[in-house]
Amino acid sequence: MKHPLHGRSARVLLAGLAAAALTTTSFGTATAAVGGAGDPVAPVEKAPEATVQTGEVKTPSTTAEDKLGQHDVELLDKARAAGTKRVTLILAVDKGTTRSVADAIRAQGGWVGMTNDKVGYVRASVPVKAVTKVAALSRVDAVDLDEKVALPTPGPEGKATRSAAAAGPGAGTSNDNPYMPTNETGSVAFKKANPRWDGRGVTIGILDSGVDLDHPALQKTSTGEKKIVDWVTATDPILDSDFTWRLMNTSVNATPTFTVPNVAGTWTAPDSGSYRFSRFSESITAGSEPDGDVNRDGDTTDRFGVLYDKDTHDIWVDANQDLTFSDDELMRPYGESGDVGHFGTDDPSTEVVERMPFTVEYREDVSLAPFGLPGTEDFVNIGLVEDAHGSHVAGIAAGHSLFGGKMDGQAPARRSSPRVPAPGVAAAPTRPSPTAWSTSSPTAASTSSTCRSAACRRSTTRTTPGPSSTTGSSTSTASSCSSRPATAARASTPSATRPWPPTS
Ligand SMILES: [Ca+2]
Ligand SMILES: [Ca+2]
Ligand SMILES: [Ca+2]
Ligand SMILES: [Ca+2]
Repeated sequence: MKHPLHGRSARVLLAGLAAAALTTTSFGTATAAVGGAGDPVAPVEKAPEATVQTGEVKTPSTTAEDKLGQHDVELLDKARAAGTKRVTLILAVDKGTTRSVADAIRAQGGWVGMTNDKVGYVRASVPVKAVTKVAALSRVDAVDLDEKVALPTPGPEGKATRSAAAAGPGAGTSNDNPYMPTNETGSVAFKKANPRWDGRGVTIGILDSGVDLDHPALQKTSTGEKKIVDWVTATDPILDSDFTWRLMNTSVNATPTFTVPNVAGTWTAPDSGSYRFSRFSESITAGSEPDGDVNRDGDTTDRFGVLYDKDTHDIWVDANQDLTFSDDELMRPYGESGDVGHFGTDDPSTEVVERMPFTVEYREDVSLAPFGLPGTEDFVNIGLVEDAHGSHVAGIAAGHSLFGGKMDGQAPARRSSPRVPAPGVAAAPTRPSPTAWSTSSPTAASTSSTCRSAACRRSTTRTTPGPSSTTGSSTSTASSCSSRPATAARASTPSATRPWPPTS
């Protein structure tokens, strides 16, 4: 769970992680597919080829240095000099060869986190000493190292010429207004001249901190279709210290009641049978805008049971903490079902919405090698909005009827999704990438970079997943990772009083 945009230092990484987001959804089982024996990979260089086409000479990069590029060679040198053991690589490989490349990476001691054969994408954690060998693999075309890039904080330049502040926007605000620069970009006039060119038929992906699934301006497109069509958490379940991923390795046999070692109480499953169990701790959000309190009840100590059927991938979350899953809706991944759960209950007498929407998602057969354990296991993700930025971006891109009036984003008919949607579907919030996360603040980065092992994670102050999902303890955690005071009302609450646009 992260919160990548505090400190505004993470954006540059997002391009690389977009591919991760895409593979997560469309190829969620790819990790399993590459787990078996693959084609042998000859770790030799392809002979340089010069292809002459219409007078143009193309010389493919063939050396490891070429594939890394000068900048990444420098990053690698720095990692070596710093004594770094492993680095995360994003590799472009020949399409159809991710399986054999993944095997070759594993043979070099690498941990493969994600592959997508369709686009020739591989993400892996690789020992520093093996990076050059991996880059030299004949089917590898290009390699990037994970990197932190500091970006300037955007802000107004020059002197304001307006003498008086404009009134806040509302239902009566025109689509040409001082709050959304759609007039300045020519968008308002263009859409007036071309009424159908308003984003209809287009789906976009928003790789950011999550999009508020309850926000009124993000519910429907201007043509009446569902606006947010998918939600993909792009972080690595193990390597990115994202504890919204829950390791589902605790088996329970429900009759339908069951108990869990080291977990208090008697739980009740929806039906008798075998399930996997874990808990989600709200305290892991302490470093981001939810401020450690996802159910908005004033404390940061709530833990919510998560039940998972490993065969069907059905998921239940005990959002009301009554230790009973039979009163909780069966949930499926948002892109498949549109299912949205909520932590907390709204008090209708207040303008702030005292609850937070969440989605679920699962990732099958994740290698436990980073924990030093054999085999694979499934993870379940609780998808939460980390801060307002993702909704801010989604609103600018595709918001429709903001404040219930005529104010639109750039393309009000546009839907967004980080994956290729089915015909007729639309928009998607995504979580920050793992690495984006780790770059969000110096503290978060150091936590992430030093906590690759389960043992190390247990010793940190963050919520610990550890190989056993039930031994993870939530402590006061990520509060030290926050560089910005969280505002409860800003958390992901579609409130009438919510400022728009939210603070960037
Ligand atoms: Ca709470
Ligand atoms: Ca509580
Ligand atoms: Ca319940
Ligand atoms: Ca309320």
